[in-house]
Amino acid sequence: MGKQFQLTKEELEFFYKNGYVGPFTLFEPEEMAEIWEEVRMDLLDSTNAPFPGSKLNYDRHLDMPSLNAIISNPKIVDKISSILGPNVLSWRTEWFPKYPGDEGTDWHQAESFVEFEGTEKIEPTAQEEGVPWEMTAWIAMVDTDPSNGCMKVMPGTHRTWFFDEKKNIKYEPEKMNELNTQGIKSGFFGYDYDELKLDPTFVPDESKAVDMALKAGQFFIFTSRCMHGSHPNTTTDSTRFGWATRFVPTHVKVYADQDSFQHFGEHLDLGRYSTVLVKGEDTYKHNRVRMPMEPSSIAAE
Ligand SMILES: O=C(O)CCC(=O)C(=O)O
Ligand SMILES: [Fe+2]
Repeated sequence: MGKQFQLTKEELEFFYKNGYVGPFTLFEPEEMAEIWEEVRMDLLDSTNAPFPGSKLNYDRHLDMPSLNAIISNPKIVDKISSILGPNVLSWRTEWFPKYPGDEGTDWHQAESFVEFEGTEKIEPTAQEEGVPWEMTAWIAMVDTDPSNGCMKVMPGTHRTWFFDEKKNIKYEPEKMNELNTQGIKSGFFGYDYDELKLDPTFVPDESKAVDMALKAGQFFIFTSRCMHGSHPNTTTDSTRFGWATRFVPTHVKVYADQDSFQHFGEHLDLGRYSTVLVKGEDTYKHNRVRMPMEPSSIAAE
């Protein structure tokens, strides 16, 4: 039981070889459009959000039942669990809008989520060699393609570090939307990911990149160690909305000994924060853990 949507043997093999797998369908486009219209409105009221008033809108699954239902949806969780094991926590969700004219997201890799101005947000305590201990499901709320900034991945790069994600660098929002050395609008939402390159002369081979053009309601899953980024939005009228939902096994400590963190120039207090146990049980007791919202509270919304 509880394995209905797990990865097939072929999908698992593909994942371990490439560091990502998908796309998969969570909702049909019409259903996604309906949910998205409602979610978009609900996002505007952050009174009960974990980080009220923050423009980052992290972790809105903690106050929005419609999003809580997505992070605990077996179509996502069973696939994530095929890699992370039977006991899984949702630890972070993040919005990634790309408006017409916005820069692409620089190629990057992560695992501990130091995020340029802090300490590790997640730390494993029972890691197994070669098995990822963090996974993301990136969900397209609208149709995405290379013209409006779809995601791209570099297959097989999850086994080699090309960047030092633990380095702290300055937040420089004024540099957003600048051209990179290849003449493409690219950056990292106000950080310069190039500064994290282990070899400063390293230039990712774009010819090996795979575009993740997703229809509204589709998602793909990846370990953040797999180099990923996105195209710039070169359209004049199509905003790309993506939602990244991040998971860890229960042995991982989340925000250990931290009561706040800094990111994108904001100071976020963890007073209202909690992980959500989306599958299995938590015998480690490392983290503040909540159960997913009851479907009845979702239906009542
Ligand atoms: O949506 C994007 O452009 C970047 C997303 C990303 O880097 C992530 O989900 O880890
Ligand atoms: Fe990322």
